[in-house]
Amino acid sequence: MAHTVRFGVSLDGALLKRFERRIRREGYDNRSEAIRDLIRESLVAEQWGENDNVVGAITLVYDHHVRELSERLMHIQHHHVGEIVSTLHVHLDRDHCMETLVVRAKAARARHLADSLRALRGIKHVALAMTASARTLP
Ligand code: NI
Repeated sequence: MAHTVRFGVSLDGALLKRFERRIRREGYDNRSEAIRDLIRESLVAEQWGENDNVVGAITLVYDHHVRELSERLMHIQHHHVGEIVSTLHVHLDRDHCMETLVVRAKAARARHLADSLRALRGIKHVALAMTASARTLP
């Protein structure tokens, strides 16, 4: 492990207060740990170019009453059979389903898949989270 460096950060008091409230809520013991995680997160978020291999989770919420939506979702998933590793389906309430697709693909393909799902009528929300194998994480 590389050696640890201490550095000072200046920021306005109100911002710091909000930050401290948040990290307390999330259960951090100290600021350094929280700041470390934020830095790591932001580096991870920007590190992928189109051709990088990522592991991702695409989570969608939709109204399963919308005509042909289930068939369209199924169709798209079969079309991406080499990239979707696993799916999880949760019936949220009488009308809504949540589905999480775990993908292993090039970053561009994962984004493309998320976008094509987002475009379907009846889809209420799509979130794409990408990560990499632990080996390449900062
Ligand atoms: Ni369902």
